[in-house]
Amino acid sequence: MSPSPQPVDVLIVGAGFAGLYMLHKARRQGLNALVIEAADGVGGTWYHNRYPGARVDIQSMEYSFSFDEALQQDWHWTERFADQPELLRYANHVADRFALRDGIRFNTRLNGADFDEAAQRWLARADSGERWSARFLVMACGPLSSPNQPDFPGLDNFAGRVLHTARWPHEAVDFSGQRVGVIGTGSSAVQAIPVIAAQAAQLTVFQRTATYAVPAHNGPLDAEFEAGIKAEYAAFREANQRMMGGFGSLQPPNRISALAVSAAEREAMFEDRWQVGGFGLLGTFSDLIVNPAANELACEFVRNKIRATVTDAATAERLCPSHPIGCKRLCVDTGYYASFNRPNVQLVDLQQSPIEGFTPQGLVAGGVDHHFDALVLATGFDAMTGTLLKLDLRGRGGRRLQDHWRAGPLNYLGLTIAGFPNLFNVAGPGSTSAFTNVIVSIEHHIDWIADCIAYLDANGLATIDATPEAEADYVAHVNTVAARTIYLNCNSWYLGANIPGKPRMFMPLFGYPAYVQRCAEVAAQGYAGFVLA
Ligand code: NA7
Repeated sequence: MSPSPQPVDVLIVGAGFAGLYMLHKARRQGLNALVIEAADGVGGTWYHNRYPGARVDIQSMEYSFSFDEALQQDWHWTERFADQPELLRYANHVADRFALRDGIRFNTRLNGADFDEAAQRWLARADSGERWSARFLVMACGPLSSPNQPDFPGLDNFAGRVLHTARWPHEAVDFSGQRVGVIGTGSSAVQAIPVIAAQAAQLTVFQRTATYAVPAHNGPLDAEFEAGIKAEYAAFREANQRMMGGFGSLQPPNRISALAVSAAEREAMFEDRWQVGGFGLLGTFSDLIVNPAANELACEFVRNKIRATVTDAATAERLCPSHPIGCKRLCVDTGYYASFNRPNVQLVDLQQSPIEGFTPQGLVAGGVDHHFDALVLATGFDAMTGTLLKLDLRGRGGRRLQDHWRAGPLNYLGLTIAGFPNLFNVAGPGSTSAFTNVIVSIEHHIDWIADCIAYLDANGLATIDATPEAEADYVAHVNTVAARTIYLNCNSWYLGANIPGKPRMFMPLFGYPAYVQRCAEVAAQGYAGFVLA
């Protein structure tokens, strides 16, 4: 007979930034908490996404924990936008600094969990055969943790190496002298392509949708800038809390419409932000995200940058996107468009020349044979829902999450799911995480969850469960907010549109400060919209 499940107060799934902070916070609160992690190390996203050029697209001084003043003072980032190895070092530093490793079970993958109504606990099981009985289950698996491996018919025919950016090998991959194909032109590809292009003998990029990319202007972190931030780190974090994405207070959005200035002024204002680099371009005017006409002006600004960068006019036009800028997550790049000026790089437009099949040497697209030694799938993720839906999670009455989410990921506050009591989802659908500096969102979510657990304990309550009405209202709210923006005007992973057959439902909520306020109000009202028992 298998041993009886081990009791824990909080079972946390995933040892990325969310899992690490949840473990730390739970322990501080006197709770017995355990993290289970499928990988053999901490870091989540930064553990798995080791492709060449992988780096954060939010400035390092912002993309870091704020919960511990000594941590943020002691840690030194070497670059304006930290690369993956440095981010992984940071995650490991956090794990060691707060003595978290003994609370993490590595190489252990959650298979599923059932809510036991009688015991009012989650009975969770892992592939190791271990089982736990947990009062609270915190899904800290990350919104971008299930790689999207499209079902390319005949891919097995290809005799060369196939790599996915989100499951990159731990040992160095050397493309020197090789011919490489890359499918995809999202953030991962935009970062990887310039690095691969510089190393490989030949690179063929297969593009389904052209991408907007704004320069990172990355470089060593300026010592004076770092000292300035550190001198007032708390105030800096506070200012970021007031930003729509929880970051970017160094360059707050302008408050005027793109339609209210002359063409020359507009160009100059876009140019100023282009020179600074990063996401700030979308804050050049107040209406770029809400007014398609204003948005189109920003699109054309970037298209003109592409035309000015890429010397072959036909290639430049193929690289010019037609969807609204920002509708798919904006890419932050280092030399992406210029890569197409290299003699060893060619672009294949899959809309004009769809993939017809794979051969031992490569693939056929639009009747043309393309040969390569290695193929990189930079095809993204089954975002926000993929990881949870692979698990066998059953709430009250044995209801499967797959059934509850059949028409889309219902949730309340992006943190809870009706009928799945005491289960918290971090950075999931309905939260603002995808539009924010995700570490800011993670800290917010986990503080909210920890406060909620403390409230239940202080009031002698065993469970918290969202009502179906609160859930329905909340999902409608997320979609109403999205409908006021340009976010419904393209096929993004925010909508689930990148995965064939996935229900089309807008998942993230736009607007971090209002979200934080709403979560606080719900708590202040004794957890309005929930049943507490
Ligand atoms: P993304 O941004 O989802 O990009 C994936 C890319 O792969 C994108 O260009 C897709 O084209 C392309 N793709 C996906 N499926 C296919 C198929 N079947 N055929 C051809 N091309 C395909 O993922 P990333 O990993 O780059 O970035 C994810 C997030 O990580 C990013 O938003 C940041 O938050 C960090 P599509 O645009 O769907 O036509």
